[in-house]
Amino acid sequence: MQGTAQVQSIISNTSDKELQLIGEKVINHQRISFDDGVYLFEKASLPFVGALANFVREQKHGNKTYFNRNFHIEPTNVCVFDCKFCSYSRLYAHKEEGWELSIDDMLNIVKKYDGQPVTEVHIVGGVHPKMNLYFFVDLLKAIHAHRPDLHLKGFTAVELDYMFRKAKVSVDEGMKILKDAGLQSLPGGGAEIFHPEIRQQICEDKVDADGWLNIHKAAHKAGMHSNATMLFGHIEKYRHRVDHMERLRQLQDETGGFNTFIPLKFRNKDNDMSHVAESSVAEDMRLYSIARLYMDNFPHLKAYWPMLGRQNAQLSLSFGVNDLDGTIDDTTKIYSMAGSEEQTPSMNTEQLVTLIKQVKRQPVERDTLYNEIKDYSNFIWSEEINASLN
Ligand code: V47
Ligand code: SF4
Repeated sequence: MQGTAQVQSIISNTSDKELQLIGEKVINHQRISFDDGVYLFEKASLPFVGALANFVREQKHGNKTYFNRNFHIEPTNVCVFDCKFCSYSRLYAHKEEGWELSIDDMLNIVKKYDGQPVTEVHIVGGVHPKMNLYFFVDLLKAIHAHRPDLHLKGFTAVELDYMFRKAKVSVDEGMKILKDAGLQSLPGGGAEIFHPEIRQQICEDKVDADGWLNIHKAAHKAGMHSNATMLFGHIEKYRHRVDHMERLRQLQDETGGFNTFIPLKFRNKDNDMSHVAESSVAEDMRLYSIARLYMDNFPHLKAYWPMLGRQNAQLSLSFGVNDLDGTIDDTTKIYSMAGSEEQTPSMNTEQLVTLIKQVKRQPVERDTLYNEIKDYSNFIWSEEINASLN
């Protein structure tokens, strides 16, 4: 583990006085400002931000690296919106090219996990005009009746904004209806980049920043927790990234309802932004590090391994990340369709635990709310599992 003296020496060996001041703030637990965030993106080397982020990560969580056992349900990939970066959706006008699952289809997916120790189902998909609020109420009730121990995490603020408006209910009313049907928390999708200069270019027709934040605020007010994402590494500038994090940090100060911040690396296969180059791994690691420093009131920083790839996910554990999401099966299509090398994003618990242990971190299974379920420190991996990860 990295001690204060080590980080102190990295800070004092930096010739840039601004960076020294920012480094001092971090080790003294003082909040860094918007300008500090932009300065870090512009000037700080990967070893500098990486050392600071690792210091903060180890102060908060030691070597612990969380994962959960979950599975995804994607009700449809038909979507009324037309986000330029999305490789997954089929516009409603071409809905015959997409899929639409019935409640029975989705219940059959849940039943595949009967008897297995999964703790969460993550329900997220396109925005289909015929799958309305009451369809999802029935879905949540059906899953809850079949398996009451499963935590129901579902629906991005984009899906919720659309379903509440269509049902003509307020955000607070809609949230209560879904909560009463069994919804327990919200995933972080749909945030993309909040700043209108970018949002108008990449996803102008869906809910805006204030709408997204308002829905998460209502969820927190109703006693639910949620996550937040940021789609990075496309046409946004550094100041747009910091603006995005600032808006989330402010809401978190107000409600404390966010669990995790999840930066999502833009992948460029088969979408309207395929001409935009993907960011380098070094830039990704700088982003994770700076996110760890900026989002001082977010307890967890998650790398979504199906999108980042297994080896880069391992690397991220030295750059501020303390959560690797779950043991997801091959029903998650959003990233394989956007060009992630994880074409069949599937890892079982032994493989995920081994991945974490290979970089000398401590794997801990958690539930959705980060209650610890099992510490895998003493798990001994086999050559066979090692080989399956290469
Ligand atoms: O909002 C779409 C992203 C998100 C691409 O809360 C893309 O636990 C990269 O939010 N390249 C949906 N990203 C997924 C999501 C999520 C994933 C895992 C865990 C959680 C959680 C939330 O996927 C969208 C968008 O930002 N996305 N297309 C793409 N080409
Ligand atoms: Fe629809 Fe979501 Fe794809 Fe946007 S990112 S087009 S809202 S499925």
